[in-house]
Amino acid sequence: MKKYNVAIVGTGAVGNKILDVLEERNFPLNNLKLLATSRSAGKNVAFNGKTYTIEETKASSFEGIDIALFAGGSASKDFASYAVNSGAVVIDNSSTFRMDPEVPLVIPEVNPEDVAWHKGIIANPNCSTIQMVVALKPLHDKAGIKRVVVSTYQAVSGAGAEAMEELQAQSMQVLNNDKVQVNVLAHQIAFNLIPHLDVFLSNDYTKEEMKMVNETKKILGDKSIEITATTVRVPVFNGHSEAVNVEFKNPLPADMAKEVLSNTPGVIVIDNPKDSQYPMPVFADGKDEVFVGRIREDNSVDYGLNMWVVSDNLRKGAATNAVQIAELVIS
Ligand code: 3JN
Repeated sequence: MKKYNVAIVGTGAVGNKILDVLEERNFPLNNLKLLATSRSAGKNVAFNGKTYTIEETKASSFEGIDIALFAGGSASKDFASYAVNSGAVVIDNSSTFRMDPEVPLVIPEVNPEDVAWHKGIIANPNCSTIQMVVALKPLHDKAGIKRVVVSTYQAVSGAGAEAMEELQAQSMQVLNNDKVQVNVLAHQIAFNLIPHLDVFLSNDYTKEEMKMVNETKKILGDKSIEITATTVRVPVFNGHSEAVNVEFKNPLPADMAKEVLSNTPGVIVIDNPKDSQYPMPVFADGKDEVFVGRIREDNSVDYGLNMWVVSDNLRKGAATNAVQIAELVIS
């Protein structure tokens, strides 16, 4: 079996998770290069029984690299073109190229065929988009989506390792009656909710909300789907949740939606209200699937459904999806 030279650019929460997923899935690696800013360069990282030293990312870092996994942040803007010019296929976790018509935006369970037309860069969608669209796609195929109204409950891990530390520190501060220190997020997150992810745009939506709208249309290849989103940061360490209301063009009874989702690769239905069984972030943490529950008809409209969608945002929302794309590229 052919083995590949892989570079990971970024060694934060997502970069670390990519290492875990490559190891777990036994990705056919030849050489591995870990690249980051000068701040992290020189640090050692253990992977598959070997020690690797993080190097500072430079224009020349990509010589001989087959696949460059960019783990998010500004490195994509600065270095992706050098990686492509060196002959690497770039799989990019940031929003830099997602809406570029020359760049496929791929969820392997949804639109694997789009990998074929890449010109050097393949974009990984936003974490909140990925888990929602994995659940929407089989229902769209069945009954045609007219409109989606989504509210998210996003874990602090989406804002990075420092935000996770901040939730922990602030929780202690509140419980000890100490002054709460706010350094990473816009406001206190412990025992609070913040309806503000990424920056506000001129339409008063946040950029995170508009990512969900625009990326969903691109991935499903259907500009006619109406979507509106409210994204909220919640005091959960890891695992994003979403309340998704869908209006279809054709009838889709809840029982049929449950059956369709139960037969969808990458989806696990947990929906047994009588026994208090439904997806929750503490359960999804560490897993690769998208969990769907609370599937029920919305009788306030024709052909409406409500559902609750939970997934590990660092895994399926980032690292696992990126590694699955890499597997498609080499297959
Ligand atoms: O906050 C979250 O839960 C997800 C955050 C994603 C994110 C954070 C900063 C910059 C992104 C993203 O993936 O869309 C970006 C970005 O690349 O724009």
